[in-house]
Amino acid sequence: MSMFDEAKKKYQELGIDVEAAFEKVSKIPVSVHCWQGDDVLGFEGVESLEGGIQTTGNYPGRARNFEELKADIRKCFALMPGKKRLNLHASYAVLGEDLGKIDRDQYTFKHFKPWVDFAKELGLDGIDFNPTFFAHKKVKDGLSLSSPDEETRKFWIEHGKRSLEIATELGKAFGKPCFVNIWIPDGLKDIPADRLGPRMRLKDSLDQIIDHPGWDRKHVIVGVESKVFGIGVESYTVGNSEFYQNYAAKKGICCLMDTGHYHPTEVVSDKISSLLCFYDHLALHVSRPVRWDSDHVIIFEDELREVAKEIIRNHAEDKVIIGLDYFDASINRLVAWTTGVHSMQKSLLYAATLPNEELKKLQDEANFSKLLYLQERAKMLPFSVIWEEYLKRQGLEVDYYTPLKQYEDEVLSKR
Ligand code: RNT
Ligand code: ZN
Repeated sequence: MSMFDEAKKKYQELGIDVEAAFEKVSKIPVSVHCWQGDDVLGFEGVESLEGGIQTTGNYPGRARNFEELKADIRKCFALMPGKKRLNLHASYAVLGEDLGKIDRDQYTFKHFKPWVDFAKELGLDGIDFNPTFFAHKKVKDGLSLSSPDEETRKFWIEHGKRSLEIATELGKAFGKPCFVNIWIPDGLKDIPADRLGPRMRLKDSLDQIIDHPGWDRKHVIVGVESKVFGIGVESYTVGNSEFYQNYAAKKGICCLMDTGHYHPTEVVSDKISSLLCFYDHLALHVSRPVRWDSDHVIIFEDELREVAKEIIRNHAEDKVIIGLDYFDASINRLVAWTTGVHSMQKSLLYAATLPNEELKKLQDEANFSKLLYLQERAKMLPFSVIWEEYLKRQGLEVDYYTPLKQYEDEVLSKR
């Protein structure tokens, strides 16, 4: 009997169907962010980030343009299991001769068509989109959609509208909705004198964007991403959790929860089910905060497994839009990318190979002794064998490091 057959038997003893789990997990799309490849810099010529997000590290080999980023994506996506989508920021517009001539309030689908061709070449499931409200000279005094300066605010509202128009085309191009995430960096470093004003302006700006007739709800799902604080904006974040949850509910759009955007003892895994009670969709930015919103590469750890469990055992695979959001510039960026995707997939498969129904039943019967026993026993199932088989069936191996190191030596080190 092969190792896998033996392992499968052990799972069967607990009533777990490994084959069904493979099937289920391989169909769950994970939206992989393009910005791990170039430290979130994009193609518009910016040299550093601002607005509370930061990459740290200076590992050589960063992708400097569309061609290099595509080459890196091609390389590491081929080593990632599962169904993938590509998540783009507006700052990754392929501007060609429009570079320096037009600004974000004028971008159109044309500037993203090359990405569509590329995603189709890779056989991806679709493209998701993010307006980029940061790293730009028009962010005035740290504010975009909440700015008291009407010209500034207008510019960013127009950018939001263009983004929804572009997303409509992206959705059409793949025959599946494009998820658009709105995150703004707006906040204040020190104690505000007016907390309401910026929030009322943000509400009005969002209304203007969402009520814009030039986009199609059939092809686009819109989400709003809250945050508790950022470096440099420690005292006040305009778009906090309460603001966006209420806004999304009123407006019939969805919330995006970034796992790094809450107080350090709060966990997103506990919030998912609450939102599932009220929303058709909810979106995630899966990240790993280390003491703050540091956006470390996600790993196979307790909280990530807990997030995956909430998706799988609540049968919410079609409701939870999984996007990744981490960026590490201190290590090989492709190893970072690939490790994160493997971790997400691993967690989903792990969650799908637990005796979920039995565990739920024990909770409802208040049989907490057996629940504790079974939860602990399940931890010792031979998951590594199951994971290797999952990879094997997709033509992959556990060692993605060797090919990426070779790529580093042959390609990245020459940049
Ligand atoms: C920042 C937010 C936001 C960004 C990306 C690049 O704190 O998490 O989602 O990380 O849009
Ligand atoms: Zn995020």
